[in-house]
Amino acid sequence: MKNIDSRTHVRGESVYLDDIPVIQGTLFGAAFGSPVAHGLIKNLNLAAAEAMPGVVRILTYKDVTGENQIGGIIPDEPLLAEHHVDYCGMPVAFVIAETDDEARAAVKRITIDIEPLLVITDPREAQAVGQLIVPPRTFRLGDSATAWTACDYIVEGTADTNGQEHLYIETQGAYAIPQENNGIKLYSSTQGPTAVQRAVSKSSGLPMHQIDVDVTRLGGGFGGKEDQANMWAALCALAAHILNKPIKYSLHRMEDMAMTGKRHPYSSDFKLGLDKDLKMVAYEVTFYQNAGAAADLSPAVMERTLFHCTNTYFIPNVTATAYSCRTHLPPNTAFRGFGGPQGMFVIEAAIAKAAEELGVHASVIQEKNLQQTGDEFPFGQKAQSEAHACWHKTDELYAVSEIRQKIASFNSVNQLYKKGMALMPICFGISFTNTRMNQARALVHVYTDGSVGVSTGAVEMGQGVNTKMLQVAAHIFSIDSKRVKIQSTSTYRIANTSPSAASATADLNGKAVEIACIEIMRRLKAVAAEELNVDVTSVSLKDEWVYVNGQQTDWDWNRLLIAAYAQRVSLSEHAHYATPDIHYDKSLEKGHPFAYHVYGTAIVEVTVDCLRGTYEIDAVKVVHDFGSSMNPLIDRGQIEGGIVQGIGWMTMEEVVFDKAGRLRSNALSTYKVPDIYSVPKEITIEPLQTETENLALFRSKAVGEPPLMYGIGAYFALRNAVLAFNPSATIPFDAPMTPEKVLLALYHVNPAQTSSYAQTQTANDLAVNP
Ligand code: LUZ
Ligand code: MOS
Repeated sequence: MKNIDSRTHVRGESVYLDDIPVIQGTLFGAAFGSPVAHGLIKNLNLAAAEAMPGVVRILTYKDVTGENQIGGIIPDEPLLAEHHVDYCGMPVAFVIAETDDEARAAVKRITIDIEPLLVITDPREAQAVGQLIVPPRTFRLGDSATAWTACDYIVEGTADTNGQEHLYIETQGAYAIPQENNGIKLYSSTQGPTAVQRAVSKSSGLPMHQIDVDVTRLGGGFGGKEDQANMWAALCALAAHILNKPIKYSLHRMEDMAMTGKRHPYSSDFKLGLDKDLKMVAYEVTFYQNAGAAADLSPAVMERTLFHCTNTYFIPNVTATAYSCRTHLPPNTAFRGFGGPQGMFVIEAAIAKAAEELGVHASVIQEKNLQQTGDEFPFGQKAQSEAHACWHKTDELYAVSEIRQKIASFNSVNQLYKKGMALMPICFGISFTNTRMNQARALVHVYTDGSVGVSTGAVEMGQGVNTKMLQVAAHIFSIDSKRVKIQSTSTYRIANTSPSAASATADLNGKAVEIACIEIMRRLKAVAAEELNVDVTSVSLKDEWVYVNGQQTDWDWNRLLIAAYAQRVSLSEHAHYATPDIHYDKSLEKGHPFAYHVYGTAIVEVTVDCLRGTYEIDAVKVVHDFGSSMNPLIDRGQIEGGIVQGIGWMTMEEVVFDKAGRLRSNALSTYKVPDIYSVPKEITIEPLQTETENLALFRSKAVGEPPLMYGIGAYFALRNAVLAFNPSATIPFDAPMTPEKVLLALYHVNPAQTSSYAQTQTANDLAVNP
C-alpha cells in the first residue's frame, strides 16, 4: 500500500502548520533571542521596539501567567530568560505584532545589556568544572579492570562526533487560538502533542483539559520536535491567553537553526582489549555528552548511548560511563538514534584502530565478535540476535571478498582515486528506555455509513505511520482501506500520549488500534450471530461480507452495522496498549528495557578524489532485519532516508559554534546537507525475513531510527580509502569526515615517519604524471 499522503504531497495540497487558513484578527509573534551565550541581564530595552508600527505587545518573563518553566525531565529551562542568559538565541522577549514582518522588524530594535560570563562550549571543560546536568552513570558487565591481563592487544584513543541539524523541511511553529472560558486550541508542529499540552499548561497556568493540541502532520521531525516544539507553542499560547487573540509564529529557517538544539556532539575515550584470536575481551569507554545549556532530553539520550555502547558485539567485560555536560550552547535534543549512534561510533572507532594497528581488516574483528542469541548486553538483557544472520546473508548476497578484491585492484592501478569500503553491522533497541512511556491509546469510531475514523497518539511526520494505522484497521475489519480515515492527533481525543519517537510509534499505537478494532469486531460478530441465529464462533467477516461456517451470507458490512446500531451496540472503542515484559532497574543498571532489537548489516563503498579531497559514495548494500514488513514501500523509504541522513552526519554536515558560543553554520549556505547529487549512487536493500515471534506490530519491526546507523560505515570507508593513498597518515576519529578533513589526511605527514611519506608522491607529481 502506498503512503496515503502521497497524492496530496505531490499536488502540494497537504496541510502543514503554515498552510492553515488564518482566522481574522490573528496576530504574529517573533522571539528575541540572546545575542550572547552566557551573562547577566542588566537591562532589556524594549521602548524602540514597542514604538514600531504594528507592535501590539512585547512579553517578557514578567508576563508569564503560570510557571516560567518548560523543562521536560528537569525544571531547568525558563520559557523566557529572567536574570541570566545561557546560550545564544535563548528567548528573552516575545514580540506580538499585526504582521509577521512587523514582529520581526521590531525584534531587530530590541537591545539588551548583558554582563558577560565565562562561556564553555566544550563538554570536557564543563565536566572538569563540575557542570553536569545529572550525575554520571556507569553500565558494567564482568570486570574490565582485571580483564586487561587476559588481553594480547590493547588499543586506546579518543573519538569525537559532531552535532547535526534536524533540518526538517517544515520549521518549528505554533498557532494558538483562544476559545471560550479560557480554552486554547493549538496547532503545533510537534512530535509530542501531550508534551506541548503539558508545557502550555504549566506556563499558562491553565489545566490540561483546557488545551487542545491538534496535529495533522509535520514536514519532518527527526527528534527535533520531540521536546523542542514546546517553546513556540508555550509562547503563542501565553500571548493568546493574555491578549485573547489568535497568535501564530512560524519560525524562519535561520531563527530555527539559531534557537533550537541539535544532535548532541560527543567526545569519548576508549580502551579496547582483544585476545590473540581477535575476540574482544574488555572495553572501557567514557562519554562526554555536550548537552547544551539545559537538560531537555539529554539524560535520556545519554542513557541510550550507554545502551548501545557495544553495538552488535558481545564483549564479556565492559565498563561504560557517561557524563551529560552543561555548556552554553542551545540545549541539544533528540535526534534519530537518540545517542545510540554516538555510542556505536566509538566502538567502531576502537575496532578500526585495533584493525589498523594489527594490520587486519576491521571486518575480521567485527565478524568474530558478533553477538549470539543469549549473549548478555551490559544492561542485563539477553539478546535475541540476528547479527550473524544479517552478516552472513550480506556476505552471501554481495560477496564481500569480491568487493574487497575489486577495490584492491582498482587502488593498485589508480593513483588519483582511491576506493574504500567498510562493513557496518547495527543493533538497535526498540522501546522508550524510560519504561513508563511505552504505552499508547487509540479511539476507533465506526459510523453507520460504513466509514471508520481512527484517532491515536501517533503523529504523522512523513514516516508513514498513518498509513500503517490505516492498514491495521482495514485488516482487522477486513474492509476496503478507503473506508478508513486516520484523524488528526488531538489531546482532546487521545490523552497522555508519549511523543512519536523511539521508532516505537507504529508498534505502540498500532497495537492499541488493533485492540480497539478486535473489540468492535467481537461485538459485531455477536450481532451477526443473533441476527442469523447461529453460534458466534461460526461467524467471520471477510472482504466486507459476513460468513457463517465459511459460507458467505447476504449480510454485508453496512447491513451489519445498521443492525448493531438498532440493537444499541456500541460502534466505538477506546483501547490501551502497554508493552509487556519490559522493565529496568536504574539502581542496578540492569533489566530488560527493550521489546526487541533490530539488526542489519551494510557494506559502504566510496571513492576519494585524492587531488581534491572530495568523494562519492558508490554503494550502500544492506541486509536489514524487517521481521516481516507490513509495508515494504514505506519501510524501504525509511531505510533510504536513514542511510542518507546518517551519511550526512558522518561525512558532510558540520555544525560550527565559535568560542563565544555563536552558531557559524547558521544557514544552508554554510551548513551542507546531502543533496540528490551526493546520495549513494546505489542503494540495495535486501530483507532478512524472520518468522520468529516478536512484539512488533504485525511482526513488522520498527524501522525509524535503526537505518541511520548504516551511515556510520561511510566514515570508516572514507578512512580506508584515505589510508590506501597515504598509509602513514594519522587520522583522528573525528566525524564528520568532511572533504577538508579528507584532504588534510591525504597529505598528512606523520612526524614519526617522514621518510616513508617522502617516498609517496605528492599531488603535484600525480597531476603531471598520473
Ligand atoms: N525518546 C525518549 C526517544 O524519550 N526515550 C527514548 O528512549 C527515545 N529513543 C529514541 C528516540 N527518542
Ligand atoms: Mo526521535 S530521536 O525518535 O524523536
